[in-house]
Amino acid sequence: MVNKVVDQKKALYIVIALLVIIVAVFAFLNRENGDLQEDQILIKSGDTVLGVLTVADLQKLPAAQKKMVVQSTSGMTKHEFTGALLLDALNSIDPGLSQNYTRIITRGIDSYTSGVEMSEVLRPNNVFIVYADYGKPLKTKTGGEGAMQIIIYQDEFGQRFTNFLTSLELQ
Ligand SMILES: Nc1nc2c(c(=O)[nH]1)N[C@H]1C(S)=C(S)[C@@H](COP(=O)(O)O)O[C@H]1N2
Ligand SMILES: [Mo]
Repeated sequence: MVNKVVDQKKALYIVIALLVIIVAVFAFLNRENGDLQEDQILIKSGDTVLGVLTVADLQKLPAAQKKMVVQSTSGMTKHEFTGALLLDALNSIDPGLSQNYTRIITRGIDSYTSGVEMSEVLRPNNVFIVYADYGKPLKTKTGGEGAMQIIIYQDEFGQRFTNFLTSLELQ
């Protein structure tokens, strides 16, 4: 009689332990997805997050207005972007970053991935993170406000202009 009660208790503890493990695994998986947001850019080195950039952070940096015509598969589109130099943004996190890394992998919320060389970032008037077009906040993938996009002023095509930025991985 006593043994049966002990066995039932053991079984209950095992079930509870399994549930705790399942909940923890799902929480971890959700956390991985929750890390990706269009209203902030994670600056990473491998899996380490070195800093976070938001539109508010970029607005504290010297603003540049960039008129440009972007060539895309859907034709040419005219823009009047507002943004900050990517170099200024990196320097605001750590002035050593542009010296210690050689390239940057850019990722969007849709997993669109591209890259820029640090030598391009160091060139004057070239690589920007923009947050507005004709004075209006850039639209997110879901049509909200507050997206950020990389533009490369000296590129004639738009393929590398990663939109809906979620992370910049330094290599
Ligand atoms: N996140 C994300 N950024 C992206 C793309 C994309 O599919 N996803 N397409 C690229 C391409 S191929 C071009 S030409 C430019 C401009 O595309 P658009 O005029 O459709 O915005 O965005 C680039 N940035
Ligand atoms: Mo494109």
